[in-house]
Amino acid sequence: MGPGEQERVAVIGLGASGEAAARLALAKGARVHVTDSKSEDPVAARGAALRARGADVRLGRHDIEGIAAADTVVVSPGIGPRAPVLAALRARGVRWISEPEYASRFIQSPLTVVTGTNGKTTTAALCAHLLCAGGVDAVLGGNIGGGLGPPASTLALTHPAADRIVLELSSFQLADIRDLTPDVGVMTNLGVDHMDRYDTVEEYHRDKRRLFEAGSGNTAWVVNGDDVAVMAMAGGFPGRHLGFSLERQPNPGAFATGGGLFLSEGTEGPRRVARAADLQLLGRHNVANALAAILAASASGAPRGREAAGLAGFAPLPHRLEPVGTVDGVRWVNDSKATNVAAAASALASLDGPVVLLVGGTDKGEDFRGLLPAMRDRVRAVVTYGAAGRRAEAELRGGPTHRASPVTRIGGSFGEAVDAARARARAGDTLLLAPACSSFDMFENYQHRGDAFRALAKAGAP
Ligand code: UMA
Repeated sequence: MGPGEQERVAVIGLGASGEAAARLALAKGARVHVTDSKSEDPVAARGAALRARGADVRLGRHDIEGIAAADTVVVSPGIGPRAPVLAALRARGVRWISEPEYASRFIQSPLTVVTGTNGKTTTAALCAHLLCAGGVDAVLGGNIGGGLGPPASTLALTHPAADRIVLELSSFQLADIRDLTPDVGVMTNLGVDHMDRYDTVEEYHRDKRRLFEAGSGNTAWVVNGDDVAVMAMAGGFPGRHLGFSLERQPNPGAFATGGGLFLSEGTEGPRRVARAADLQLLGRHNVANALAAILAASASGAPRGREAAGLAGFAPLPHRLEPVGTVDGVRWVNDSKATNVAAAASALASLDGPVVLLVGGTDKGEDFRGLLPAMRDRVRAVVTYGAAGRRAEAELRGGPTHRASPVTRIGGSFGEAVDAARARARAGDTLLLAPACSSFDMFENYQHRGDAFRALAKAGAP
């Protein structure tokens, strides 16, 4: 691109990311080419709105020539590296970047980037909440979605100079960053996920590792001291390393002991910043998320002394161990965001008393037997459903569960599966939607699935 020439930006995929990136590019005066393999709504409606603002929009197939002619190619995170459109571009030697990378080119604020297999949304949202509670002008966005925060490109338009931008980033987004540099980088944990996209766990973790590769000597790293894979990955990268732990007392770092949450900052010794009881969130994994958030907020400039009030003011997020009602004495808990086995196991481990568990959805290829240890002595019955229902039934049957809990597969709708679970629960139990699968066989996304569950709870409540 020569001096004074208009930049040509191609955007692949017209979901939330693509729309936000295209709007940002248009606002920055670029010539924008947008393409999506689909042509029906909601893509068509988004396309029409962008066309009205001057974008060249091609729907129904990807125009490889048009994309290859661009100076900058921005790819949506849901489009995997083996998608035909990316294979075609690779064959021509065309490089692309992720949407947050594009956004970061227009952001002046320091970035706190949160990633990890599980807990990243709660940690990112709580970090931003603690910063705001401390009077810092912080905004939240990125992968988080679900109405909790906009894509990074939207923040680049609306808050390019906030005191701080807290971005939740997925491995899909990290895969294609180039110059985006975290001022604070958080890795909550590393487990198995997205085995429908990656061939091996190592490939998935390689994309997560991009976080550390993107840092500088000035980056503060907030890492899970109880997670061997995280510690092995983070070690050796330049920057200031801060650990959080439920088992040890890292210094510098954050830890929980005797009902208190503590921060250690070097020579000063540990300082109690809150009580675990201040936290409204259920479960031990949320104590770990809170420690990560406190540490990240502190490294991001939150003033001392406001942590306890900030924690107490943070309500459970939708679809994350969210209590949605009590029906016939049974507490219904929506953990629709538990889209992998590790997340569903954490949900189970967080709840006391007998649980009737709903598992199923799109099969991502994970081994459901990973749930068995968390099910022991806790699960009264399991109902499996959806595309993964048959495999989940086979793998969970005969597990060492609460009173030899039966596993039943429901071949029908989600509503029928929930009815079957409800019929198996007794007063005092918890009916838990922790599906350990993504939702796309029956729903648009996990939010849609959680909303359906919440609506069934409301309909069933007196
Ligand atoms: N498409 C093509 N060509 C293809 C394949 C897909 O054009 O070859 C099109 C589809 O037709 C569709 C668009 O791409 O119109 C969808 O793009 P997308 O799947 O990247 O979805 P977005 O709506 O842009 O949402 C993405 C994130 N989704 C995924 O990574 C799958 C959202 O995260 C995120 O909130 C949003 O960007 C803004 O940053 C959701 C998510 O589930 C919450 N993330 C996963 C997770 O957290 O586990 C990674």
